[in-house]
Order: sequence, then C-alpha cells, then structure tokens
Amino acid sequence: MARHLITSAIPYINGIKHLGNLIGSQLPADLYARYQRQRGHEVMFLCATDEHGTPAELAAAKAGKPVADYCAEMHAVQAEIARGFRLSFDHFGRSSSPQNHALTQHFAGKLAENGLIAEVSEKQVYSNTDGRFLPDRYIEGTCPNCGYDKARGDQCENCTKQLDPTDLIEPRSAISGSTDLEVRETKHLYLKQSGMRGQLNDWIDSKSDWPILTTSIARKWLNDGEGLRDRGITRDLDWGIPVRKGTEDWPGMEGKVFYVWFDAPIEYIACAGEWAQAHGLTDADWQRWWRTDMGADDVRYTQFMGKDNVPFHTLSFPATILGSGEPWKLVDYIKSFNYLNYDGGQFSTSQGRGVFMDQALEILPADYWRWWLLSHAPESSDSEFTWENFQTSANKDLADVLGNFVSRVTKFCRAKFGESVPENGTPGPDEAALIETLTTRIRAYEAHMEAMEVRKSAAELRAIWVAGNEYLQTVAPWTTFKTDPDRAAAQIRLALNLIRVYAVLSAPFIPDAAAAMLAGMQTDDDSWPDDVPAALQALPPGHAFTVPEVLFAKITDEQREDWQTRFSGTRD
Ligand code: B3M
Ligand code: ZN
Repeated sequence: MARHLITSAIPYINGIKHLGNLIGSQLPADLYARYQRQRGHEVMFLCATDEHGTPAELAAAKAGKPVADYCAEMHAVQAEIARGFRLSFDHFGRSSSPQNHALTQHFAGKLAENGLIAEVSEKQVYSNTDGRFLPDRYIEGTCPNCGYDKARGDQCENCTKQLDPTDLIEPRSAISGSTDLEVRETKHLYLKQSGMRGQLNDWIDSKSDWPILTTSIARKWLNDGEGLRDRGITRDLDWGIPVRKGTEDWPGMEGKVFYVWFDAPIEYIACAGEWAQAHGLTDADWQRWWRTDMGADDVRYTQFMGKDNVPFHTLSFPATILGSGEPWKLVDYIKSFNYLNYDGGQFSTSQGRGVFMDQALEILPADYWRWWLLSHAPESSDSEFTWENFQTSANKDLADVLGNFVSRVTKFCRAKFGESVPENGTPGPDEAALIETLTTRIRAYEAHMEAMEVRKSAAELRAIWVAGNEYLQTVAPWTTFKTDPDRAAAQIRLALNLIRVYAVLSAPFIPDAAAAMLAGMQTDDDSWPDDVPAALQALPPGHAFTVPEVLFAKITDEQREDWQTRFSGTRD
C-alpha cells in the first residue's frame, strides 16, 4: 500500500468558479484521489480557498461586506458546490486559517534566519486619484514580454510571465482607470530566490517523467533569467497574514501583510493541520504527510493545476521549501492543464462568461459534467466546450452506451428469469473472448489512470462499456432465449456481473451513477477487478438485484437550445 498526498490548486475566494477552473485542477485531482483510494492506497486529498490578496479585497468591496465575513460566506458556498460535484477532499481548508498564519510566519522566519530575505526599500505605484498604493493586481498595462494590453501587475494572463507592476508599459489603475500614478518609496521583504537557480534547475532536471506542459513552463522561466529574480513577498494591504518573523514582530514591517502567492501554497501544508484539528488528531498525524523526518519520505505527492499556476509551483514554492532548510516534502509530480474555452471564446470570471459551477448543478447532475469535462480535459492543448458536443457526448457515452447496457440487461433478466442472477448454463467462446478483451482494456485503463492521462483513461473506460454492448449485440440473449434459455441465462449472468464491474471501474469518473449501479446490484462489493474472470462471478447465481432507475436521461434538443440561449450572454 502506497501513500498519496494530492493537492488541487486552491481556488480564489472571489466568487463561484466556472467549469474551466473545475477541469483545470479540482476535478482531475478528484479523479486521481478516488482512483488511488479504490486501489487500496492511503490518500490525503487537500484543497482550500485562497482568501488573501486583492481579488478577495475587491470582491468583498463589491459585495459591500467586511472582507473576513465575505470570505467566510464564500468559503461555505464553494464547499457546498464542491460537495455537489462530489469532490472528495479529505479537507477543504482556508488560507486564512490560524494554521496558515502561523506556518507562513514560520517559513518567513526560517528564510530570514537562512539569509534568504532581503529588506528592500522599493518604489511602489501610488495612485493619486485613488489615494492609495496600488497592489500588483490593481494595475493594468501592456505586457513587456508579449505586448498583451490587459496584463496585470503580477502576471500576464496571455504569456504566463510573472511580472512586477513597474514592468508594465503604459500602466493604469484597475480601480479608476486613472493614469495619474506616481512611484513612492516603501519597504518590503524580498525572497532571494535568484541564488537558488542551480538547485531548482537540478531538481527540475531530475523530473524526467513530468508532463511536457509542466517542465516547458518551468524551464522557460528558469532559463530566461527573470523568472527567478528576487521577488517581493510583502504588500501594503490590510487583509492578509501580518508580516512576522516566526512568532516575533518584524521591525519596520508593521501594517504589512505577506503577498498572497507567498502564503497560498503554504496553505497546502497548513490545510493538513486544519484537517488534523477538525478530526481531533495530533500534529504528528498531519506531519507524517508533510515532514520527511516524521514519516513522509514514503509519501508520493502530486499537485494538480492550470498552466498559469506552474511557475509558482515549480519555482517560488519550492524555493520557499528548500530555503527553509527544514525537511518538508517537495512535490513529486505536477500535472498541469491547458485552458478550456467556452463556445468560441474564453470562460471569464470577471466577465461572467460561460457556465459556472452552481449553474451547472442547477441544470444537470454532477456526473454529466464530470464525464464531459474529464473526457475532454485540456491536456495536450486547449479544448472547447460547446453545447452540441456536450449533448452528443452525454447522450452517446452515458445514455446509449452505459445506461442502455444496464437497463437492457436488468430489464430482460427481470422479464425472463426474475430479479436474481440466473443459475443455469455454462460460458462459451463468446464469453471467453469478452473476458479477454476486458482484461486487456482494464489493464490499459489502470495504466492510464496511474499516469494521470485523463482523456486516455476516459476513452478506455468508454471502450470497456462499448465492449459489453457489443457482446450483448453479438450473443443476443433475447434471441438465444427462444431456443436455448440456459445459454441465455449464462449470458445474462455475465452481463449482470459486468454491471458491478462497470460500477467499480466508473466510480472515479461518475461516482453517483456508480453508486446507483451497485445499489441496483444489491452489493457492497466494490472490489477492484484485479482478477477479471473472478470479478465477473462476484454476484453468484441466485443473488437478488433490482432494476435501477434510468441512470442517464438523454439531453433533448430543446433543453440544449434553451441552455445555449440562457448561457450565451454574461452573468450579472
Ligand atoms: N488561487 C490561482 C488560481 O486559482 C490561485 C492558485 C493558488 S494555488 C496555491 O488559479
Ligand atoms: Zn505577456
């Protein structure tokens, strides 16, 4: 049994996420966590809300609420939606937790002790119109790297380059649009990560198995000379983690907070502490996941994230961990994703464009979305959501292939043999051929799931469903029954057992339908089909079952058109 620590990028607190955010990290992380649990491994799957920084401040101001209240409310909303999508976090934490405050201050203290923090008197953009310093995200302008004209002061969304606000060409205030900006002097802490280039380079070089998307972004910023320049880790904001050196005050840093991207990844660790507290456990219980001196050397740590988050996870966060000189666990594998587009454009939170997680659950159960999103995950390139494609995939894969198999088999059995697994007949060459096909495909499915090849896994699972349908079509028990009822009984016995196997294999993708299938088969046996022939006899002759309700109703053209219109504009 292995131990898997799995984290998803932690979503910003500012509002409900769209389906592009969901498939970019939380959903594939959930797929992997569910799979590893099913294979009998010990899993710690963590996610949280990213509550600091200007996005939180801005959103709270817009909602007219104190930022702490706003964050508490939005955390509850995001947690509820996560449950709706069946995201199986062991804990859904908050980056504003006391644990993260303490740990972030602890890391800063260690980095300072190790000579990796510089106190820099720096020039910062002050907006005369707005009467305040402008944090990075409140400044927009043209990217010096690619020329994109809506780059933000912290990062260019277009080319993923990490920026400082003073890098922007023709900067303007994102609050007022004012260009009446001036540069004033203020003191900040810098993380001296430039000296760690060699160490980080060697570390990334050692990860030959990482996806190209991850390593190409990491190498790009590592080698371009600027990705690793020393970066400010404090800000002039009210909301955030107060700058302290461990548990001590930091002279000259009064009234300042840590930069959101400094404390957000530390929340991956703090979240395990929150988990322990929520379950009445000890520090040792969470540290065995995170500290190599406390038992974490045999943990395999996998992170999931969208491509724009890769530089922070391959450079800045490892620099924090390595720089602490303490035995914290470094990530073993980073699975990153491209973007999902929406109907000819981009999903956009700021513009309210696309389908948001709450809206999705209002119109269809989670499994429809999980299946479509995972089977179209933007792995090797960006992918696109269209309503036509969504309708076609759901109707074909879920209703025609899987749902239809379950319904035909159970209904035919009920009509001809009653509601229990039929007794007579012996398997023949058709059954042997099916078992052989299934064995090959199930082994391939396992390999793809292990490798986090999400689309390939979905395609293999679909092929496994198709194999059952083709078998049914070939042996045609409804015809066989007329001349050789015993033979039809053997066929249906196998097919009923296959429903149980389908439930087990499909559970990481479509957990609710899988549960309904197991309930219909009246079994708790969700054991993995390591031995396929044996797994196909798990439900013995005489075992009672019930015909499940329709697993997946088809999406009608009318529904599709209706949703297409409803989601064509922007959300208010
Ligand atoms: N909240 C950005 C995002 O949601 C940021 C991720 C933090 S991961 C430590 O895409
Ligand atoms: Zn750019």
